[in-house]
Amino acid sequence: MNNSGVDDHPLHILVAKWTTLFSIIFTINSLTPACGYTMQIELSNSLNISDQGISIRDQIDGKSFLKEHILANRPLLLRQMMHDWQATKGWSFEFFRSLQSSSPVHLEQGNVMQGHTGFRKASFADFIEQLIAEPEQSDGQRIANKPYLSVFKIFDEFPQLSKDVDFTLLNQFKVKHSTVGWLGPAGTVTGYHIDWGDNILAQVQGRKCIHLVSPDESDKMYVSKKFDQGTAISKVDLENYDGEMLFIPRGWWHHVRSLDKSISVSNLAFDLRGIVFDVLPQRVKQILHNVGLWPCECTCHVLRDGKRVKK
Ligand SMILES: O=C(O)CCC(=O)C(=O)O
Repeated sequence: MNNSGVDDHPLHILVAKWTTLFSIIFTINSLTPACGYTMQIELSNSLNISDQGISIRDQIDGKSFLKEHILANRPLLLRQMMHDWQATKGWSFEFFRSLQSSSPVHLEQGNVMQGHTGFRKASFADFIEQLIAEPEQSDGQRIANKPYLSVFKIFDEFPQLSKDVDFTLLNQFKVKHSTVGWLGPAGTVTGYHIDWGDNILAQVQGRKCIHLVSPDESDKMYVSKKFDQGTAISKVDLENYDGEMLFIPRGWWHHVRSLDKSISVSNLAFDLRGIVFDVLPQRVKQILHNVGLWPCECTCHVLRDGKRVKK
């Protein structure tokens, strides 16, 4: 994972210093330090951390959510808060086919976090056809190299669908949010990573198995230098449910595996402090990286015929 010479690049050192400065400020603010690295660990490596459990509720009001989960940085599984969403009632792979979009999309191949960065281009329509033909459930492969429409800007592509979901529970306390879709076959894996914002992952169709690790355990997570955004083992198992949503507070490592063909929507939300200390430094890093001034291994570029090609 080490790109020789990259760590000594002056800009790398400068940004690393900046990140350290922000980390110190974070610590002063009693937040988890910002490092922006994914980790190198496979789920089968059992970490010797006790299972701390997770709160599970049917519903929650905004005030309790703010106090007991956002401010307390504690995850929460919500079982009945998306029952009346139009997404839960109406979205399916056939529904997405009926939208007749042939826009190009980028598909992740395999676990790009801990594995090789691989992606390919397809048309949305062709991908949906391919998904409809897929078996409903996982064939038991641990890490399938199946194409995954991950971090899909679903409401840029289908603005009319934004009213089908409702993340007010989180967004009412934030100044910025970003909502993305995750459409894929059974067996996709999004390896352990953390997000620099509070996240709600809503399972619209199919099942996913999610493992969470608290930020307190970050020193046991073998942080990788691979570039991407974003840890007791509290095991959250969504195996037998869909129509549920999981609150993943900022800084909690998560590993997600789809057990069925699956449609999810996640909503990442930031407060002002997050914009200044998380989003902006990450943007600067991304710009430097895109123009080649931070040429480390990443989840967004591949080498094709010796050329660095962006997703
Ligand atoms: O559903 C997935 O595969 C990954 C979701 C995720 O990591 C996120 O919302 O941050």
